[in-house]
Amino acid sequence: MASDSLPDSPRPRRTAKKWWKESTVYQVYPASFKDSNGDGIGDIPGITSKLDYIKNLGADIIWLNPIFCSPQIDMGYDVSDYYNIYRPFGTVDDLDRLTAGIHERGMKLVLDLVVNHTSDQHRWFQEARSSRFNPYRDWYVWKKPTFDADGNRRPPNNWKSYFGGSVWEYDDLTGEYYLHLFAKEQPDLNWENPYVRAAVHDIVRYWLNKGADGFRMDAINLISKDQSFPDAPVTDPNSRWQDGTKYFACGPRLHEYLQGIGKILKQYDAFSVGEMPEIYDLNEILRSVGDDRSELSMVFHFEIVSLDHGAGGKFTSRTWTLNELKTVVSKWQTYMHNNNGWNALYLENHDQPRIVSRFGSDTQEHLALSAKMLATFLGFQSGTLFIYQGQELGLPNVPKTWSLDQYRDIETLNHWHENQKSPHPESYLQEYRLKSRDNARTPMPWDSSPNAGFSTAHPWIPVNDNHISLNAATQITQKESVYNFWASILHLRKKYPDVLVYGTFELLDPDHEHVFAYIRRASSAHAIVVMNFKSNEVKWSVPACFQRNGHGRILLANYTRSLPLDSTITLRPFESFIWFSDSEHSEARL
Ligand code: TEU
Ligand code: CA
Repeated sequence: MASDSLPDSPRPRRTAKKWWKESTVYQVYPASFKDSNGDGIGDIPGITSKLDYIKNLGADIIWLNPIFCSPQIDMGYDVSDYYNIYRPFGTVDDLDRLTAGIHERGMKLVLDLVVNHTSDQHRWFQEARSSRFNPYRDWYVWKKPTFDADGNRRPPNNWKSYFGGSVWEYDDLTGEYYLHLFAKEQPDLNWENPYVRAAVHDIVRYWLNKGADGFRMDAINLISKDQSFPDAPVTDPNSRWQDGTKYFACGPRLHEYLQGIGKILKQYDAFSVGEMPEIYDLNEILRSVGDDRSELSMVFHFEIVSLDHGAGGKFTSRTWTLNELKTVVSKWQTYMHNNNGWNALYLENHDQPRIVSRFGSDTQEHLALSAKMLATFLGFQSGTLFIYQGQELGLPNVPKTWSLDQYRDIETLNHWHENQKSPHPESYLQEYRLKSRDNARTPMPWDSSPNAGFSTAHPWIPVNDNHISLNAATQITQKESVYNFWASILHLRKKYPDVLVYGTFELLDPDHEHVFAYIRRASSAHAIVVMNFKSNEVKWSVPACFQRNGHGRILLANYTRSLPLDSTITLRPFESFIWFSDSEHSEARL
């Protein structure tokens, strides 16, 4: 039941205005965006050919997933040369042309900095593994084996890798193990070593001087580890390997290392967003993003995208509730506002499934409606907004008919190999369909032609066959399309930044099980944003201020909704709208 009056307005925001706070970031996954030379792999000239599409959506910053030389064990998150481009993506000249095209359109370029680890094919690691006495040995983390009572060799501890198995790989040549939190082809850099830090600082300066405007920093809160590398407590009695994140997430020297990079970024007024898995401590985040900290501009936390992760990890099921989502969003919105921090707003990226399939509905009847509802939910919060390629079209997950041989992602395939002998392997197939990273990595659907206009060749990963109806060409011209709905959101954020970017956030109706409603407020105006997260109609009591104030207007809705509102309204399946009122008209007290 909504209260007649609204909660007291929190303290006005003191945060400094910055270009990157008012910006919307469009994330491009180069391998799947646009193939310009008919080899079935997306590339940099292909991105350049689509800059107007991104500009017309209203995006201000383009973030490219990794483009540097890589054997592609983990789709470029295994870098073998930080100064050259993965050849199938193009050349440094191609990147210069893309950078110029981005800047000519008044947009900015953000590169993906992967420096928790390198590829095992990087020169540094090739040197390090050649001998215990090589000068690069200490650029990585090497430990001697342990032995059990029977004299069997054992890894230095029991930490589990994100991609299955132990985080330690034995190297026969030198008789030691090296650390890899991810794949064995992704050895962790030893950030304790000042030469490693200096080498990373050189990479950052180089690409900033080449025209990059900032970085997304991969798994950046994992770079400082507890140097005693202790065994993790046993939380999974059925496994040899245990969750060691308490010993390597947000480690003892993290902020020292982040300030080392932040100092350089500050010289260029550069943008930075840190990807921080395993972080739930708000104070820890604030130490990374506080206006006065000179570390990062903002971070990606994982609290929303892990709501449906079960006790057995990502590929086990969990039923999340709308109230859990309300708690997480309200916590982050309020805390950052009250403590001069800043949020990165996202629901999709290259690691996450498509949000309409995850939190909405991808049925024919409700796909567009729920995509718009989720766009409204995210788009009018406070923070920098991130849209992942295809999210602006409301793309769903891969077809439920996909068989395992159509998946490409190391995380999914390793998990399957590790769990094939489990009692119900088919339950994992269902989880892959719901959460595999490949769900967001199928080629961008540009039109209804073969291969969706992505390539003239057979793409490296199958095109989603729904591209016949779900594609950019169709949606750009359709006024009511998801693409144009997102364009409206980006336009409204630019038109009303004081309230929609910098304004306060207050949750309305916290206990309502189907409706998520929140208020955004600034001295100049206020807005109420309402979403029905369910596929059925639901009654909703309208706060009195809606009714008293005849000057409010609906800025954007996914159904036709006329004013004034009655005291109780029926919200239709996945209905959403934003009601807006300039202050000179609004009630003295909301
Ligand atoms: O992901 C870091 C991370 O936490 C992963 O566990 C990720 O959250 C998980 O794969 C989600 O299912 C970053 C990159 O975004 C990811 O693509 C890379 O695979 C990983 O680092 C290693 O570089
Ligand atoms: Ca290509």
